Amino acid sequence: MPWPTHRPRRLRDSKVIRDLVRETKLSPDDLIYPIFVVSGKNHKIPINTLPGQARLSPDEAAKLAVEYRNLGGRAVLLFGIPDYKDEVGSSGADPLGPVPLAINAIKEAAPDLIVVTDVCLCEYTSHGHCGLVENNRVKNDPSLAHLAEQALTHVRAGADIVAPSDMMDGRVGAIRQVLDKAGYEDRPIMAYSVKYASSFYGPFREAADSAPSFGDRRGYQMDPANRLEARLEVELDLAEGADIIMVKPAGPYLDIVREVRNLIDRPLAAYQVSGEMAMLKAAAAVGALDFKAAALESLLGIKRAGADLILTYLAPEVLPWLGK
Ligand code: PB1
Repeated sequence: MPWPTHRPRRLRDSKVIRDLVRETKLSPDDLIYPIFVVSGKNHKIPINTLPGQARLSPDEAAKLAVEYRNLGGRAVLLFGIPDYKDEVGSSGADPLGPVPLAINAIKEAAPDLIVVTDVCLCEYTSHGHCGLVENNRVKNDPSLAHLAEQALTHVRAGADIVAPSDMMDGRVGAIRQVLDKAGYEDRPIMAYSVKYASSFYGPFREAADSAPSFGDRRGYQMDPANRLEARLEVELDLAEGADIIMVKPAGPYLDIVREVRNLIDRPLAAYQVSGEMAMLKAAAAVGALDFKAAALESLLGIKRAGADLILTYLAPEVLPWLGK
């Protein structure tokens, strides 16, 4: 029976009724805050392409962690910016590198904050690719041991979860095997399983100084035109031992978030990347958007599409606005 029997507006009539029947809600537990760490002390170097973000030394990362925890934040994701780079990204497995030292400092200052670490070679290699390079080609299998060694270094330093973002085939299984062999069978893997060769990573690459010195990442990250292929990536990573599946980027890929949500009964993460954040900030800066409303709406859309966890640089800004 259509109108006048059915009137959808009855449930939009007041804020309290709308609050009562709202289908999707954002919570502090949904958010993971990516931060960039460097070596040294007293460093808080603003990242121009990521307004509000900075390259933090371990002591400054610990201070930020306490502030973030006090806002109700539950988890951070660490990206390391090393003092040295080489062809195989060995600084990524240096136990005295920025990520292990930041883990120690954060865990000491905010023990109940979950620390996730990004595992990849691009920040640590002189060529800026996510795997080893031979004859200008990114070699898959030789990269796996280096990625697993980096993950083990992070876990030994106290990382709660490791998150391989490299998109090499077989890396989840390789990391799982090395962690289990070393006695860390209890540490989860959050796999960037469905990660696209996106043009929305620009600000990050500048922040992390991780742009490839030649070519691009289309030989290992997914083609933005592909949806069905996401199913294969998810299936393989789950079979290799992934505990959490991630889709990345998020906003331009909500159809993929929904597709993967409908496919799996495991926790699903989605990463609102640097370019997504930069667009929101730039539009708000010229008065084209109300930043608070647009930021919350962008995150709500990612949650509504099916993500349980959202990686976002906006986390500390939006936390005070949740539930209001
Ligand atoms: O916010 C972002 O843009 C994240 C970028 C992402 C980090 N995992 C990758 C960007 C890239 O492909 O260069 C880094 C890959 N390891």
